[in-house]
Amino acid sequence: MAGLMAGYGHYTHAVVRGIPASLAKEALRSSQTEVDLAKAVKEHEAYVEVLRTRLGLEVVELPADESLPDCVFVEDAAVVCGDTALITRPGAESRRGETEAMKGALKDLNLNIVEMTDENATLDGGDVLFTGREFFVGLSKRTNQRGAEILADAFKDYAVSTVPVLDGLHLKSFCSMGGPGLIVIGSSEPAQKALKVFEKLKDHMLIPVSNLEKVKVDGALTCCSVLINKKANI
Ligand code: CIR
Repeated sequence: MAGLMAGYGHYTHAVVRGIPASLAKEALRSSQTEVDLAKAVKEHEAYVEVLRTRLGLEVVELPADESLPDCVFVEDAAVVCGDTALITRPGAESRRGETEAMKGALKDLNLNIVEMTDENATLDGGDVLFTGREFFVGLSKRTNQRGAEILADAFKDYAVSTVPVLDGLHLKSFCSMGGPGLIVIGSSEPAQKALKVFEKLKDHMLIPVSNLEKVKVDGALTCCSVLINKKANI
């Protein structure tokens, strides 16, 4: 098995995107809870501010696009590992247009762009968990086997395993990386459980960020930024 990727968990840049007004009524969602748009915008601004000032990342902010109600969830449009960016083919047709602006931003950051053009492939970044040693790709409503194969081809240095996602939207709807070598997996009380694990990691800070509105349209925190480590590319 490959060792832990150099610089794993360290980032210099984040790509984010604004919230279009169309999110409130038109974003894809599994429940019908009403979204407070103003609150969602405020929460998102606070989130971006944490990336910029608390985490010290250089933030590239893409403008919202009203014709793309889910465009704030940038994680689904690209998978970045080292100096390679895989531009995905999102599973939901209404989200396919989101990749264009993301591709431009990642090109401007001088990453090597690989595009998923195969019409039989679908993949959302929310289904991709990178541990620093290997990839796990959730096979879900949004991501299929062909998508996972193309990801494996794009990141040949790493093993890729698929995981069936039987419930929920994405693989990372119920798990995420808690730190190098630590996968945090939710249960019936996912947030509380994750919190307990994080509290054990002495070197990690806890920065509370509210996400009450975007979660109503199935958006989690990781889905609102694409993180990049440019130092690893020099
Ligand atoms: C969707 O259903 O596609 C959006 N409303 C939410 C996407 C969230 N993406 C993510 O967690 N990676």
